[in-house]
Amino acid sequence: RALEQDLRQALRDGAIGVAYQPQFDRDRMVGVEALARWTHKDLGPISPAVFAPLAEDCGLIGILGMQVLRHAFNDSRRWPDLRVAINVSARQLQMPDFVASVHDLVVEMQVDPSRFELEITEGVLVANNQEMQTTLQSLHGMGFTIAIDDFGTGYSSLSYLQRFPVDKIKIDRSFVCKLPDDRQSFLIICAIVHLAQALDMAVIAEGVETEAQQQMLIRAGCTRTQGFFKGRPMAAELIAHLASPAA
Ligand code: G
Ligand code: G
Ligand code: MN
Ligand code: NA
Repeated sequence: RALEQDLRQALRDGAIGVAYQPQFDRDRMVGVEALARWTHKDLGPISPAVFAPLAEDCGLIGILGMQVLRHAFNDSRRWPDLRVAINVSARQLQMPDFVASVHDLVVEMQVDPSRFELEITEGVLVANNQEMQTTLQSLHGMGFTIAIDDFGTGYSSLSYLQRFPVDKIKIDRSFVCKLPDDRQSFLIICAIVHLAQALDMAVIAEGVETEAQQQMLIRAGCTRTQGFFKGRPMAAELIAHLASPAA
């Protein structure tokens, strides 16, 4: 209750920030993931794993989502060669005005949607939902890349990969964290990479914390990685420096 009021106020004050975690193709930085950040005045940093669901429950996810999108669109101008991934929650996607709001923001801020990836969790696609299909097709039609976050944890049938316009699969860190020793996880990752290739989708692994994990992923055919090993979430300022070290 109290936290809900504080979140409402933080959104009013524009106090929700965004950190960016680099994404790599082998050793080259190719993109970032935008991650919402909130530092509470008494409680300190609160994880989006806590406040995003809270925002969903109290009807604030639309406002939160649009603020994150606005930050990401704006900050993206500072690194024109990087792609930018943005998390979108199920509840947010289901809001009737979501597509129109995103479209208006694209026009207002004059960004090119093809630089942006919308990360959605598998759960969103489990149901054979005509409205969700239409929503994702509209966003895809605008040029956004659609990426499946936490892939492999949703217990869903794979048939959704045909029904929905999916461009990219993000291998969940629960597989990655068992590398390099766990053979099963390695084989599952190999299978996911083959699945992605067969369906002409890109693939990236998240939660890469060690060099040994990175090497196993490359051996599995997954050259794109994100994780603490190569880069933590950081301020836009730092990403700008990494993106153009000479400047
Ligand atoms: O940044 P961190 O790893 O603590 O994120 C924890 C969780 O919060 C992750 O599941 C991530 O997808 C989610 N998250 C981070 N930023 C956002 C956001 O802007 N919107 C939504 N819906 N979820 C986010
Ligand atoms: O669910 P999603 O992929 O959006 O989660 C992003 C979250 O993962 C962020 O909160 C980020 O801080 C966290 N994260 C990023 N890299 C790593 C990593 O290497 N290990 C772990 N454990 N978490 C990570
Ligand atoms: Mn994500
Ligand atoms: Na994830």
